[in-house]
Amino acid sequence: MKSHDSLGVAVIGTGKMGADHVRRIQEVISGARVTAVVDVDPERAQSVAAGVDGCTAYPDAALAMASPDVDAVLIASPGAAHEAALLAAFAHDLPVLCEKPLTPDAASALRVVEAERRLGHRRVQVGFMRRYDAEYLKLKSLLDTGELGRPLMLHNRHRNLASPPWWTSAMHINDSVVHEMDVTRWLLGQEITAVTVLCPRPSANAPEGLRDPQFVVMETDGGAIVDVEINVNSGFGYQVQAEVVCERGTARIGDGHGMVVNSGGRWGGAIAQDFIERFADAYDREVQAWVDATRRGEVTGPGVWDGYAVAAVCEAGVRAQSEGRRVEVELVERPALYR
Ligand code: NAD
Ligand code: ISE
Repeated sequence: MKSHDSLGVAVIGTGKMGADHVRRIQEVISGARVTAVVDVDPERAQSVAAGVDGCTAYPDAALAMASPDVDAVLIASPGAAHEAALLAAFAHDLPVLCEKPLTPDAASALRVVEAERRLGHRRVQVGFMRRYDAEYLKLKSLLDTGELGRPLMLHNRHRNLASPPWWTSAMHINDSVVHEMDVTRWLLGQEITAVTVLCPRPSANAPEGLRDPQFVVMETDGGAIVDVEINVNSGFGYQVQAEVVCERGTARIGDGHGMVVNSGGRWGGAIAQDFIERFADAYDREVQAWVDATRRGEVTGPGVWDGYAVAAVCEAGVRAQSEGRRVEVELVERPALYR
C-alpha cells in the first residue's frame, strides 16, 4: 500500500451502488477507507466526497488512479464505462472490485480478459455478490457435500418492485438474469451451453412495449436445466428465490421468513423492497472479502473469466429473446491464468 496501513480506495461512480459502497467502506468495512471518488457528474462526486474525511472528488478515473492516496479501485459506474476504467486500473496495476456486469457484451469482456492476461496476474474481483449471500453460501455448501446427489434442475424467481423509465426488454437478461447466470455456473460448477427465452403476455404493471415478465431456460454442460422467472414490475417488492432439485432431495432459499408475525387473525412478514435491503449482508461480505484479499496481495472470488463467460451467456440470451429461438452459447478456450 502506498499510503497508510488501511487500503485507500477510489470509488468510480457515485450513484445508487457507488454511494452505498462509500458508506459501507467508511462505516462497515475494516482495513479500508475511501480516499477518492469519481463521477462524470462533478456535483454528485463532490457531495459524496464532502461527507468523507480525506476524500478528494475527481472528474476522471485515470486522474484518481494516479493519486498516491489510491491503492485500489471500486468501479460502480454503468456497465458501458467499466472497460475504460478497468484498462486504466491495469495501467497502474491496481486491484479492482468491478460491479457487475464486467462489461456490456462478450467482445469487450474478452478484451478485458486479454488485457489482464497481458498484465500476467489476476487483478479483478467482479461484483457477483450473490456468492457472498448467507443463504446462497449455505445452498452451495450443501450441494458440495453431495448429500442430495447430482443437481438436475435449478428453479429461480427474480422479482423487482418496478422498472425505471429507461428499462428495456434486453435489460431483463443483461442487468437482472446476469446474476442467475453467475449463480448457475458457481452453484452447479457447470457451464451454460444454450438459452431460450419465453414471454407470456405482458403484465398490466409493465410500461407499454416492455416484455415483462420473461421466462428464461438455460441448459448446462452437466445436463442440468435452469429456469428463471424474471419479473421487474411485481408491484409488491424485491424477491430472489432459488430451488435446486437433486436426485435425493431439494433445497430452497430466499423465502424471506426473517420474522413471522401473528396478529389480527392473519400471519405474515415483510418483503424487501430493493436489492440494497435484500443483499445488504452480501455486499458487506463481498467488499470485506475484497479488502482482506487485497491487503494479503491476493485476488479471490469471481474474476474476469466469470465476467466474460456470463457476458457470452447474456449475448445468447438477448439473441434468444429477439429471435424467439434456442441459442447456443459460444465461449473461447479458457486461458491458463483462469484454470
Ligand atoms: P447509477 O446510475 O445510480 O449510478 C451510476 C453513476 O456513475 C452515476 O452517478 C453516473 O453519473 C456515474 N458515471 C457514469 N459514467 C461514468 C464514468 N465514465 N465515470 C465515472 N462515473 C460515471 O447506477 P447504479 O445503479 O449505481 O449502478 C452502477 C453499477 O452497479 C452498474 O454496473 C450496475 O449494473 C451495478 N449494480 C449492481 C447491483 C448488484 O446487485 N450487484 C445492483 C445495482 C447496480
Ligand atoms: C440491478 O442492477 C441488480 O444488479 C440487482 O441485483 C438486480 O436484482 C436488478 O434486477 C438489477 O436491475
